[in-house]
Amino acid sequence: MAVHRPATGRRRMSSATSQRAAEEIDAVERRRFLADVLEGLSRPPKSLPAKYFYDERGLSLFKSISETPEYYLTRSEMSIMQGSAGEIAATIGPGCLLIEYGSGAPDKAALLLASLERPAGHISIDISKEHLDDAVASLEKAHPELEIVGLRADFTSAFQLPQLHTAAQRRVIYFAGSTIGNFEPSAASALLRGMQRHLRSGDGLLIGIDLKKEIDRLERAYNDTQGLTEAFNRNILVRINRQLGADFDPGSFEHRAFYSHQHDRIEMHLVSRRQQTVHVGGSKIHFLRGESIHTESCYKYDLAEFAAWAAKLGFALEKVWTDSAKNFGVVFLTLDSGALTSDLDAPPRDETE
Ligand code: AVJ
Repeated sequence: MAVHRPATGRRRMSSATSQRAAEEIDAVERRRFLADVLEGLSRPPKSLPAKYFYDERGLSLFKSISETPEYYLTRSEMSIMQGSAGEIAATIGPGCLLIEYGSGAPDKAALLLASLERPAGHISIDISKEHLDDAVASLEKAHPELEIVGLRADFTSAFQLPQLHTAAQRRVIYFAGSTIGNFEPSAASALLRGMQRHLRSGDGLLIGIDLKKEIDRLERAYNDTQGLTEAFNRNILVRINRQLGADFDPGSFEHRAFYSHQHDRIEMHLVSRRQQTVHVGGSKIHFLRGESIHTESCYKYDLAEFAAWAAKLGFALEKVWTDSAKNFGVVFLTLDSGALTSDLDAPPRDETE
């Protein structure tokens, strides 16, 4: 984990692109990636962690998906932020330190920062150096007056927040994009508990969630007619080939995405079109014809159920904003005074490590 902070106010604009090819993945990340891939593929049912979709190609495919007529999520969330940023900012209040989980779409955070009263700064947390550099650069451009810090970390594990120059009156974690939907219920609970380590009572969580709706619309959002979601899904195999030296034939896996009523989620799978053996990091992975790799779950929520679940974890519902079609919800929760763990008393870590 390392904190990226420009030495002076201005950041050198060339570094992100020139280092991209060389630094795509380091040895530590590669080992972790390989271990996760082998773990997922070694047991039935096979699965892969959805967080590995987002290499450069994956991120660009996701951006294209979000522009398709079928994929309403990003547009709906953006329309909420555009229409209600002022109200959201007023609810959050002055002097807020915004802590963003993930940095794939800094435009929403930029909107919010523009509406907040005297924000204390912004921290972007991302596992990917490229995404982080890009997000920090774009936020700095939009808000040159603000302290913007990129923290390279996996927010599903423990991490320490860097100290900023301006003291915050309130900390708010911003978790956009219905990324929470990619987590199984138990992992989502663990994530919210982990967030509490960085919050004091009264601090906030602003979270975007995709709402339950007609199955047909949900399924179409994950089966766009241009085949972008299919390419996005298969790209995880392309990435495994490139970064882990595997020999997947991505074309021999079929994209499948459907709604599971049992779990209230869209499931994405890659289904093997034939019986085959794939080599990954010295291991042989056998596939039967029709055997699937579960690559992603995208949970869909009911607002009342979501609030009840968050309340059990110590987060009280303050306010909800939705778009006119009620596609998507942006939910503001505050940490109850009764809520448990906080490590704010822990000694500050070296910021430039
Ligand atoms: C970026 C996690 C919100 O779950 O809808 C898009 C990813 N997967 N199409 C989602 C995704 C397939 C997306 N999130």
